[in-house]
Amino acid sequence: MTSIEEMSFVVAHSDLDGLASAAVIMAALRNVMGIYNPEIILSQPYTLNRVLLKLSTLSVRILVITDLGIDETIWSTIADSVKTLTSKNCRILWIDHHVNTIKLASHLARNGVSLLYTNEGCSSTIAREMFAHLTEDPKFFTRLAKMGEIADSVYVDDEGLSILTDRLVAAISAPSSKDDFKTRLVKMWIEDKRLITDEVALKAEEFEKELLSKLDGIKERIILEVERGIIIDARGMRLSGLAGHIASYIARKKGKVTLVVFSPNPREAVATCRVPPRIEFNILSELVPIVLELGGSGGGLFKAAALRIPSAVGDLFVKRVCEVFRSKLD
Ligand SMILES: [Mn+2]
Repeated sequence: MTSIEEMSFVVAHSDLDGLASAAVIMAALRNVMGIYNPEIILSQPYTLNRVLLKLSTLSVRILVITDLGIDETIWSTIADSVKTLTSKNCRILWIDHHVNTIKLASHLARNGVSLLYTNEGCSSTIAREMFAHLTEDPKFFTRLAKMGEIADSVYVDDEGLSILTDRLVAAISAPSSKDDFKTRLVKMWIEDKRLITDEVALKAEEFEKELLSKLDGIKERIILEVERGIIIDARGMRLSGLAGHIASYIARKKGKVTLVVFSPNPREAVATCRVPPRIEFNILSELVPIVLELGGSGGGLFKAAALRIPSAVGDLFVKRVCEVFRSKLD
C-alpha cells in the first residue's frame, strides 16, 4: 500500500517565485496535513502538458501546481489530463498569477480544480498570505515568500531582503544550475530553514561573471534612452539565455522600463521587457497590439513579458517600440 505522501506532487515553475511558493505550500501541507515528502517536479508553462499527461497515468491523491500559467496552445491536453486526474479523486490546487490562467478559471472550476489567483502579486504573495501562517515557522516562510515576490518585481516593503534575493536569483540562473540543484534548495528551505548555502554563493558568482561579460557588449547596443525607458537592440549578439536577466538587471539598476531585442534564431526576433516596480507601464496593453499587428505573438505579465516577431519585420518593430517609449516614458 502506498501512503498519501507518495502520491502527492508539487509542480512548480523553476524561477524563484515558483520555488519559494512551492516551499511555503509544502511546509504548510506538512504541518497541517502530515504530508512530508511530496515529489517536486519543475516545469515551464509550455512543458506542463507533458508533466500532467504523465501524472494522469498515476493515482495521484494531491497535486499542487504553482506559478505556471496556462499556455492556450496546449490547453486542451492540460484539460484532458486534469479531467482524468480529478475523475480518479485527485485533489488539485492551482496557484497562479498569469493572465491566461484567469481566462480558463471557469473550466478549471468545472473540472474540480481549486484555483488561487492574484493579479496584484505573484504566486509567492498567495503563498505568503494563505499558507505561511500554517507552517511551523511562519516568520521564516514569510521571508522566503517575500523573496519570491521581490524576484518577480512585486513591491515588498522589506529592503533588507533584496540582496539575499539577488544572490538566490543569480544562483538559480547560473548556466550549471539544473533542476536537481533547485529541488535541493526547496528541500533545504523546508528541512533546515536556511536561505543560503556555500553552493548558492558559488553559483551566484558563476552567473555574475557570465552576466557581466554580456553587459559589457550590451552598452553599445542602447538605441534609445528616455527618462523612464531604455531600448537595447542586441540582434546578432549571442546572449546565451541571459536576455531576461540582462533586462531585469538594467531595469532594476536604472529604474527604467527596459526592452531588449535579440535574435535567438534566424526566423524570429524576441523582445524581452521588464518594468521596475514603481513605474506605471503595462507591457501587455502597450506592446502586444504592435506585435500582433506585425504577425508575432507573446505575452506574460504586465511588468515582465517576452514578445516574438518574425525577423523580417524586426526593424519595423524596433521603430514602433521606440515611438511608444518616446510618447509614454519620456
Ligand atoms: Mn511567478
